[in-house]
Amino acid sequence: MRILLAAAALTLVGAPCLAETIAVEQAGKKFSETEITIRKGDTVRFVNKDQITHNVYSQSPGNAFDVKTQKPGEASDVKFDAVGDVDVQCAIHPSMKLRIHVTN
Ligand SMILES: [Cu+2]
Repeated sequence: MRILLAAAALTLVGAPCLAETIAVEQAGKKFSETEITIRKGDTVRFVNKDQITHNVYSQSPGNAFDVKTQKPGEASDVKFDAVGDVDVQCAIHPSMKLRIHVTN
C-alpha cells in the first residue's frame, strides 16, 4: 500500500525528487564530460581512471569543494546543494575543466 501511494505521488508531481549520483571520470588528463546539468541535492562521483594523481576542486560560491589528492582508482563523492554554475578544475592540471549546472 505504501509503495502504491509513493508511485501515485511521483505520478502527480511528474519528475521524481529523488537525489541522484552522477559519475564523472578523469582519464587522459580530461574529465569525461565538459559540461553536465544536475539538480540541487544531487551528488557527483569523481572517479580517477587515470594512471596519475588528480586534485579536483572548485571555488564557485555556494558549491566550493576540494576532494584533495586522488590517486589512480580512487573515487570521491561531492554533493551540490546550491543552485548555480560550478566551475570545476584540477589543481595539478589546470587545463582540466568541467562546468556543472546545478538546477532546481
Ligand atoms: Cu589532474
